Amino acid sequence: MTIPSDRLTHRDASLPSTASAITVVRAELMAVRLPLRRSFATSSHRKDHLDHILVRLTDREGVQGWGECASPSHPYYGPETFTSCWNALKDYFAPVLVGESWDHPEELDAVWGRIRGNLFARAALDTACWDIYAQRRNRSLASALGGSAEEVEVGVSLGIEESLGALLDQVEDHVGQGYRRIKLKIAPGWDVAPVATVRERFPDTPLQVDANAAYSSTAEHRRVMRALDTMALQMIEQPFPADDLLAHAELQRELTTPVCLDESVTSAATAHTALGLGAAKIINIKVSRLGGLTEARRVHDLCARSGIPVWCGGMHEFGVGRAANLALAALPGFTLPGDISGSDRYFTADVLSSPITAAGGRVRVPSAPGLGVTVDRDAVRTHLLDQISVAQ
Ligand code: OSB
Ligand code: MG
Repeated sequence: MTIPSDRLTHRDASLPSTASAITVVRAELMAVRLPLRRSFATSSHRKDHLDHILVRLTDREGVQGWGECASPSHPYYGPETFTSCWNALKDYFAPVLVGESWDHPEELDAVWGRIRGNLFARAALDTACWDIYAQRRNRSLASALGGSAEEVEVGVSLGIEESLGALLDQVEDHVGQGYRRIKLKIAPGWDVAPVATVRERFPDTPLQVDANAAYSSTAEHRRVMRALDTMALQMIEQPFPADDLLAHAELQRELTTPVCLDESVTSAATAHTALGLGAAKIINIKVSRLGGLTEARRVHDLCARSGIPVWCGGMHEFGVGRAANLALAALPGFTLPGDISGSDRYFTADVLSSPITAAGGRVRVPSAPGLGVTVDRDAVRTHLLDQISVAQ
């Protein structure tokens, strides 16, 4: 298929326009379960292992690209689940992609345009297509996206703990490891008191909170937000339900602390609306939530034009998804530390031959062609739950 090139942004002008088309001939889906080193609790639930879907695409020339669907198992963060993603990939996204020819991943919008939603599922294939595209140009994914940072600053996201003592230990441990900022999950009943205690004990640590939409715009909850507003936080992430942009805008007018949106921003269009309403001063950009790197980059570009700082959020990705997040975070607008901690924070064994590591609050952006990481096939086999292949 062809799309007039003037409709595409970010085309690599150094390449001849006759660069040969890419055709994916096989899509393999692998359901992989990794145990978590430590269980993680948010305002909605606790988890001790993760089931993600790895996709491996093979193009007509034999180049292979990887992507990861990092959907949670349950529909508590967003509407998708592990099973909904598996089905959407197997029945819709993979069959329409296989056999289709394209020059640039931005053209996939048109290939998948009829399929609504299912963004976590879509992100896995989008990433694998970008991986192939970058390898075919012998460029790192970061550079193919337009980024040049060699390393990025990272922070950690700490879950809700059983006790304040356990939370303080976690904060101390990660501050000691050099992470650039600490994000604390909050929920009604676990907010003002624990955050105030952490702030008192760590007066100079950049601190932010994430509510995962657990609050509503009631007088009681707004009092909680006003109390948090006195604690010198970098931001308050997604306090209210995803679709309530006006409530976020009203809150932002009441607070000095920046409001950051996560769940609310599912496209460049929703980001545009949110910024137009004044619903946020910061946006968390997630590859998964936005359906892939193409849309994630659009949100980055929009925010850069609007003077809105962004950071790269995560969904506890395995190494494949983590590498994609790193490539994205190498774009110049990512001025705040991302949730891209080292693999070892989550997993005893990741699916990569050499796991992603953080040192002194920094992670190096892979520089080898494509995602720039090697998937450890034995590790995948060991942790495999199910697999299926869609071929031409
Ligand atoms: O809201 O940012 C979130 C993890 C799973 C689901 C939602 C969120 C998170 C995190 C952790 O905060 C991000 C990470 O370290 O990958
Ligand atoms: Mg969040």
